[in-house]
Amino acid sequence: MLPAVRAEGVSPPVTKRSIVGPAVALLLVAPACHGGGGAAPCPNPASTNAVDLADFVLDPPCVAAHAGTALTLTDTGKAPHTYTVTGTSINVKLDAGGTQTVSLSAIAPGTYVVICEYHMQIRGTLEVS
Ligand SMILES: [Cu+2]
Repeated sequence: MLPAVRAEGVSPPVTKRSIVGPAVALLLVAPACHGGGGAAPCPNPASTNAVDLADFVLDPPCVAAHAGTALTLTDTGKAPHTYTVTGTSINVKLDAGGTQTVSLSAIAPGTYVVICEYHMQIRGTLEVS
């Protein structure tokens, strides 16, 4: 029994070769990250012009609206929130219970990431078509 345990210490060449496996796996996974930093996943956006800003989520989180229309934003939470469409001039600040309307005519059709400047966990998507 004792000689068998000793034998394990004699096999470094085998472990060296096994490093190639994980390296190949990493190369295959890397392309999946290519879209990172873009709009949040939004497979089935709600067709609406009304968005509620709650504590702490957008409802609905994924909105599809037509260019030239306006969004009605309502803070239904107890905290102030912003509806900030990244990369555009739309940055609406709302107090608890507040409502504001913002025109979409100032931004080009496209898919945008929406954030709240006060709460990093709030994240949504706006599709303007
Ligand atoms: Cu917020």
